[in-house]
Amino acid sequence: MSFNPKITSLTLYHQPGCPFCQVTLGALNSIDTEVELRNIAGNSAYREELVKGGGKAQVPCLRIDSNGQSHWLYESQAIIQYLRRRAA
Ligand SMILES: N[C@@H](CCC(=O)N[C@@H](CS)C(=O)NCC(=O)O)C(=O)O
Repeated sequence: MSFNPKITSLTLYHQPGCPFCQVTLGALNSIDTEVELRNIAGNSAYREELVKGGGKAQVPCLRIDSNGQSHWLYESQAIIQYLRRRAA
C-alpha cells in the first residue's frame, strides 16, 4: 500500500482475548504513530461500524482515513507492516 501524506487518522479495532490483537498492540507500543483504539467487545457501535465499513467483524482491523475516505486493513501482519513502514 502506498503512503498517503493526507492521511488524517488511524483507528485500530480490536478486542480482549484475541491473540492477533495482542501481537498487533504489542507491535504498536514500539511504533511512533498515533492510533485510536476501539474495543469492539466493549462497544457495540464500534462493532457495527467495523462490519458496515470493513465488511466483517474480524479483528484486528486498521481503519485508515484519508481524503474523506476510509480504507479497512485486515490481517495483523499486514497492519504491523503498514504501521512500521509508515513510521519509518
Ligand atoms: N489472520 C488473522 C486472524 C484474525 C482472527 O482470527 N481474529 C479473530 C479473533 S482472535 C476474529 O476476529 N474472529 C471473528 C471473525 O473472523 O469474524 C490475523 O492475523 O489478523
